[in-house]
Amino acid sequence: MKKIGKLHVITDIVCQDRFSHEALARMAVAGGADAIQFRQKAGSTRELIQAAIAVKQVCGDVPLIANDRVDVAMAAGADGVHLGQEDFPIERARDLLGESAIIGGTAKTLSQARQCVARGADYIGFGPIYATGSKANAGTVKGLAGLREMVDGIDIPIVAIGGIGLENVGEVMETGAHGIAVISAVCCQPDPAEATRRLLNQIL
Ligand code: TZP
Ligand code: MG
Repeated sequence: MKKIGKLHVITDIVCQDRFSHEALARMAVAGGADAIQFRQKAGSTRELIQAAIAVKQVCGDVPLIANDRVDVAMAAGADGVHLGQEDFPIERARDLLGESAIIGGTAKTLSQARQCVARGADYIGFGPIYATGSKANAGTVKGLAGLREMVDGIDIPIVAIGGIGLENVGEVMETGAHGIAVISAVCCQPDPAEATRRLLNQIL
């Protein structure tokens, strides 16, 4: 049975420059994160692969999901990919990565989510639930009502994203969302391991 994490920590070296992807992943895993997503938009393919391999080495049993890049996921031995609407097609990623891979799809609407499910996604990433400074053009804020609609309408796990932190994770989880994905609530905190721990306490 594929296990979809409840706390996806997305490593980000744009919103902060104190820690590398590897350092962030190490701290998030120490804090109890049950999924790590490697996300880097800039840089050469070679750099991305190198960074993702370093992350994989500190993940231990915690699944590593590569954002956008099926090639980077394969080269780094990652456990899956997270794919947006403009990214590599989910069904092609499945062909390449196999049945055991964890494949997440971003959906902004119920109809996009249904399409992700039909194409073989294992979970849906949905957001932004709240305003976020971590992604340019993140789209309209969906709020708790939007999240509830997604949770009620879709049968696979919904992982909520966007502006989620200690102050609102409780109400997010009350919608029935399977879990959350965060950048700033972990990466931009003074102690990312402790921040992960505290979030996890509110989720499990
Ligand atoms: N996709 C939708 S919102 C977002 C992404 C990658 C950014 C999440 O970052 P934060 O800091 O947890 O709001
Ligand atoms: Mg993407």
